[in-house]
Amino acid sequence: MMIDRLVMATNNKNKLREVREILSPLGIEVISQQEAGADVQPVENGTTFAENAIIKAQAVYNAVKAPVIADDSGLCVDALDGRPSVYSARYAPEGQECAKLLDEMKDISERSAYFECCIAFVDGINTEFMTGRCYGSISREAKGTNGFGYDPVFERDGKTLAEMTSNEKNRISHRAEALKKLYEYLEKKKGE
Ligand code: ITT
Repeated sequence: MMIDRLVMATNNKNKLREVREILSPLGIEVISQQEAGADVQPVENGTTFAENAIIKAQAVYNAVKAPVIADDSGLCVDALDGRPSVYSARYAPEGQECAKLLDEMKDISERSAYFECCIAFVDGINTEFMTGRCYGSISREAKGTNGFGYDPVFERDGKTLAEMTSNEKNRISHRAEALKKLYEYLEKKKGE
């Protein structure tokens, strides 16, 4: 049988919302770690998205013993040698990340960047990683109020992700691409 319920190892409500928007139409219910009663705060001391994703997924799996996913993600800016990358959440206090990035890049004309998302899946037997990327560029000013994090300064096709509806973002996002691979993996696994 296809897995129809996953616990998500996250404390980020926006990630949880996006994952639900993408997986619930596919018949997969997503329960937050909090709803599942997993009171854990793992230390994300990995140096890659995959390392941090597995740290979070494994910690919640140990508490709930049910299939878990974790999302570790971030923004990689070419002109900043790929920063802030795994440090995206710690780059600036919440709500100040866009202003800080625009300031750091004010004299830089090379604006290309991408978001990366690594989803780790753990069910006690298998551990799998699925990665997605969204390529775009850093705008000159923050625009739009949807989304979260760096969305107001990340442009794709002439708009920032914060100017897109969640449906539009979910068609092109790094998270959506990784979750599509997760769904394909779960479908294949069901047949085994
Ligand atoms: P959890 O670890 O609890 O899941 P977190 O916010 O700490 O939540 P990460 O360590 O994976 O998650 O950090 C990801 C950061 O990267 C996030 O806080 C945003 O600043 C940024 N980010 C990731 N995906 C994004 C997206 O779709 N849009 C905008 N910013 C994003």
